[in-house]
Amino acid sequence: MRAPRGIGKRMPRLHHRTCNLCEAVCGITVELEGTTVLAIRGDPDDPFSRGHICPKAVALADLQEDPDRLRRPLRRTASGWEEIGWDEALDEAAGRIAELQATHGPDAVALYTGNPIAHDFATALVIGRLDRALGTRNRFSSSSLDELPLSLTSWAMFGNRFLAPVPDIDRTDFLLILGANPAASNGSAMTAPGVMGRIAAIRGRGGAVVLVDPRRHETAAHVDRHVFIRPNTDAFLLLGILAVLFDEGLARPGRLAPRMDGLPALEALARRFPPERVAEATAIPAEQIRVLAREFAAAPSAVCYGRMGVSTQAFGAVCHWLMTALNAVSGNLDRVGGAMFSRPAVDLALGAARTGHRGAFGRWRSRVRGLPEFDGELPAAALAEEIETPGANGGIAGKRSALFASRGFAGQRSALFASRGFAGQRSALFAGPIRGLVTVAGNPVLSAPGGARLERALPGLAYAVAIDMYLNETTRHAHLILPPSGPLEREHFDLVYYVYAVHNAAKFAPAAFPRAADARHDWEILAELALRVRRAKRARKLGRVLAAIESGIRRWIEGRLTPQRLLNVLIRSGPHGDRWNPLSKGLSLAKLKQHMHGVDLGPHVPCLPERLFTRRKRIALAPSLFMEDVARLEADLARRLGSDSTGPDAADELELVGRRQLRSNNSWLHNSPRLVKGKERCTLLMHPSDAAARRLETGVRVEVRSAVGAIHVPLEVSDAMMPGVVSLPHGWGHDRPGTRLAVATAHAGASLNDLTNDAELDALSGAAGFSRARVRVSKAGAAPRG
Ligand SMILES: Nc1nc2c(c(=O)[nH]1)N[C@H]1C(S)=C(S)[C@@H](COP(=O)(O)OP(=O)(O)OC[C@H]3O[C@@H](n4cnc5c(=O)[nH]c(N)nc54)[C@H](O)[C@@H]3O)O[C@H]1N2
Ligand SMILES: Nc1nc2c(c(=O)[nH]1)N[C@H]1C(S)=C(S)[C@@H](COP(=O)(O)OP(=O)(O)OC[C@H]3O[C@@H](n4cnc5c(=O)[nH]c(N)nc54)[C@H](O)[C@@H]3O)O[C@H]1N2
Ligand code: SF4
Ligand SMILES: [Mo]
Repeated sequence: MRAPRGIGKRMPRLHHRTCNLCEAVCGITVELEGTTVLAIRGDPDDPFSRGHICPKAVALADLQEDPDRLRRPLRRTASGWEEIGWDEALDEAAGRIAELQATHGPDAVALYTGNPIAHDFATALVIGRLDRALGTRNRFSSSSLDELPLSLTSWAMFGNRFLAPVPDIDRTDFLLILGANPAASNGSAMTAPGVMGRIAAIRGRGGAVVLVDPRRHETAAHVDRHVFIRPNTDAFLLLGILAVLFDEGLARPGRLAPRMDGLPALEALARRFPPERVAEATAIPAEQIRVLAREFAAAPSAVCYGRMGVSTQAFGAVCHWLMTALNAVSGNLDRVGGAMFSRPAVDLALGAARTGHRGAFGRWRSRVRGLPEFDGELPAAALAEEIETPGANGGIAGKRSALFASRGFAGQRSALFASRGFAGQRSALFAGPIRGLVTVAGNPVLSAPGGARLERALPGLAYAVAIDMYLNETTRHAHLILPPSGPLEREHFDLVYYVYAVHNAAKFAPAAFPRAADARHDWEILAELALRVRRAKRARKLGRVLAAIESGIRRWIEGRLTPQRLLNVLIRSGPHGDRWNPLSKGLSLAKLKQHMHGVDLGPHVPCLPERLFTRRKRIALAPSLFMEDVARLEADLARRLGSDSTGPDAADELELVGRRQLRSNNSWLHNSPRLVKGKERCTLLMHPSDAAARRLETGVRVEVRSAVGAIHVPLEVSDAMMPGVVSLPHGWGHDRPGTRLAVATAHAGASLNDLTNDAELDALSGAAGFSRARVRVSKAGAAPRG
């Protein structure tokens, strides 16, 4: 499949592209001999990343060469996995999916898409074909493990999930970071190659950076001040800061004030949470909150930014709302140095508006727990129970609604439905459980909350297909695995992450070398699977012959709509496009291709109110969706301050948060020998006082036990942890039997999501509540069970 080495020795060739492994979109130069990667370096001529690169980029070479990477479809048989041809594989998958949907209804087959599809424009442009062919409301993605609260906020406040406020870190005077670790993650929902250099530059020009996190992590060394915060209490901190702004006359929304709705409601709310009231819960002294608020307000420009720590916790959506509200109230929304909006070559916000994907919330809810959809997707935390639980809506949902009512939830829910004209519209809800599953570039067994439960549920599926390059913790439960080409074998354009970029840029890269003749790109697999699912479904209605004719016509039409052509249309019609005017200096794909290092499209410029997608171009500072969640905040605060506190100390429990590591990428780069070498990294970090109380020390293996499971990992005692809080990286746990990941298995670690609970969400958005986990820690082997 790969060109044999050494044959017909050629001169090394330089290939320029964008690294697709994380959100930083670094330009890289790949030195190639045939299909052999000799070296990967940062591209100094990339106008956006200017040579920056991180240790992960070399994994692109390891991925290309990895002997464990699947290269032909694999079918599960009684005697193990067998390789089969593409045609047979695709027909089998389409036939089984169509059969399940014909028998049990369209929702009987679920689709889960994972994070890597956001890094491949072709997949992102074609996945909708599979969505439409399946027509299932059991649609899940890693969004609900990630940025869902941010997208929901943009939709509720600005009318479009893709109109994302981005911190203007290259020009700000004050950066407040909540629950993010750019030194490890390289920035998230903030595409900023070389992000730590950009953060250093803030201080270099006399500005300040403050970090709020239960862990004093790698980023802390590069900021002016680090402040510990108790997990899940950022909403209180933000309200406390807002209270000071309103109280001390520092609320100055500025230019956009006449566009803002709900300022009085926001003020009234914030005034209920002065620093003195929230200090104890957050563990940040009231005076510190006041000082922080005054610094934020006094800075010539300032921006509050938060990521996983505020997205995937008890109040993810409220946190994102309040962060944006803080930026707006202090006059920093859509202002240089504040929270700005990108103007990318492909404007996803506009595209979403044109195709009806601006966002929509709660048009249907999951069958078992009644969790809301957002933009057509249900929370991934519902996946396991939707597989396990028998019965149609009536039975279980009926029983459940009594539960909801007792928590005063049902009313809220129906109000939501009503306000969107939904009530009654879809009374014939889900007919029954999920029986079939398609996963595309996802590993929810390791990534989703309650992963261990999901792992127990997956064998119950009648049929599962995985589009993935590895036989891993999730795909080993599939009946069929369809492996795509590798990243270097594809063209690259970053459709998604330029939207979150701190500076406008664009770059298109051809494939470094063509894919092997018998390999398929993700988009080709998806397009073909979608076509065949449709044909199999239509054959049941029209008969085989008519269905084949219809499918042939569709194939011809879709064959013309290649991802490259679609991309060209999006670029030419986009904000920087030439609009097909031959005299225009604007962009087309052909022009972009001439710039192999990429093009600089300039700094962000204020664009509101013009770019708003809300009715009458208003900014919703206090959307009712979020205001209704305040009751939950109040209850949480009362519980925290109450004397009957079930706080962590009371029950010897510790709060568990996650962490990212520079040489790791979610659950799937651990088969790269260069990235996993060195000492064991899947360790539990614990404060010395908590370790002493348990008579534990660095190096001992501990049992970490939550309400849903237990794992064993080595302990690392560290005063970088907040007392009462422990930290584990996610994405490990490669010791499951039946995978084909030789290197990863030798560096297995344990899965954080064996401890997280799919019942613990951000109740408003349905996003995973990873930071809600609580654990007991004891010496492994010596633990009292139960
Ligand atoms: N406890 C805890 N859990 C977390 C997080 C956390 O912070 N804490 N983070 C969450 C976040 S932010 C995210 S984004 C999710 C990620 O969750 P997922 O997207 O479900 O999982 P990944 O670990 O990214 O795994 C990606 C999968 O895609 C495959 N893959 C890689 N590249 C390609 C490709 O090009 N094509 C195809 N077809 N397959 C490919 C890999 O083999 C792997 O199986 O994890 C979430 N889980
Ligand atoms: N090297 C590397 N880079 C990556 C990834 C990777 O796996 N490895 N994954 C990529 C992906 S998919 C994403 S989404 C991004 C994520 O990027 P980041 O969000 O920057 O990365 P995390 O390390 O998850 O940072 C979350 C922080 O939140 C803190 N935290 C936890 N709970 C709370 C809380 O309640 N309040 C506050 N204030 N803080 C809290 C944790 O201690 C942690 O420091 O990284 C991307 N980049
Ligand atoms: S920071 Fe991200 S995009 Fe840049 S080289 Fe590392 S993994 Fe690739
Ligand atoms: Mo993510």
